[in-house]
Amino acid sequence: MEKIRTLSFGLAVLVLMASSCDKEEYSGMNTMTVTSLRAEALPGAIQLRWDVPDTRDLLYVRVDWIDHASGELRTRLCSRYTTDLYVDGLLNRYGDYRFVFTSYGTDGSSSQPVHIDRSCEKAPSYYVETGENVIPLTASQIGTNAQEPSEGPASNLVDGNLDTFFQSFWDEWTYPDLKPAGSHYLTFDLQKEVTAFRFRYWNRKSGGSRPKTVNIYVGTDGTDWTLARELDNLPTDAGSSYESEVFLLDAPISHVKYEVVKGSDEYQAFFSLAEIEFTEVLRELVDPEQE
Ligand SMILES: [Ca+2]
Repeated sequence: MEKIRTLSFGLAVLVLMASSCDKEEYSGMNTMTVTSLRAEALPGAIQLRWDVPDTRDLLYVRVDWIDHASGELRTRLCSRYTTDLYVDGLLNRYGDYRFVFTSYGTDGSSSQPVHIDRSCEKAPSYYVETGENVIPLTASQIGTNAQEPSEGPASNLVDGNLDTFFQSFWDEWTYPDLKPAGSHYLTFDLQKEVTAFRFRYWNRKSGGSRPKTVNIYVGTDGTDWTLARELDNLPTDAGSSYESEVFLLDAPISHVKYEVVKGSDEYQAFFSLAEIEFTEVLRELVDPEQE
């Protein structure tokens, strides 16, 4: 019996949905029928709202619509206390979606379905990642305001050896004139324009101070910088590594500045790094409204 009821309900919904040119609401309302159907068109989505009758007979409202992309029936069950439903994953190019509302009572009865038709606004375009390229780096592409003269040249950052490291300035006793002002930083000339990238670095295996709080700046000329992200609580165990999330940029950049605000030794400005690597992330803009 229940199967027959479900089948006949499905038929009713399908018949209702098939008559998509007919925007008249069904008139056979009863005390459980929802009223004042509203459908606000949003980008790739529709916000549905309705009023529920003030009756304890109503148990829940079933909302059905056809997902035009797959051709499948979608269903949401809304309690008697719910008066809105946000439906996303829709496309403007499919035209009107028909949302069919059927009320169910505490005694198992159902109301005559009512419906509202609405098309959404165009869904926004989005990027998908299509690949990635490690950006080759040599010592000539690396700059710093704080090279320690006695050890750890910047070339050690890109020699593929986790046992060698860059060391920022610490020996002010021997080289008082070389002491940098402010935070110690590294700069990287990627020698190519990128709109999305990530980086990974490996900490020194022993000794020194490892970066804990870092500011990442981006730029196009190695002179003017824009703060892109503040990284905190970075791994400071000896030999540990860190891989950033992808930096998504509004405009192409070619330079990155890695500024250590605080190290694992909070009383020292210097830091060490064993190796660093930048990766360009390739993206493609997808317009879901284009078939
Ligand atoms: Ca190294």
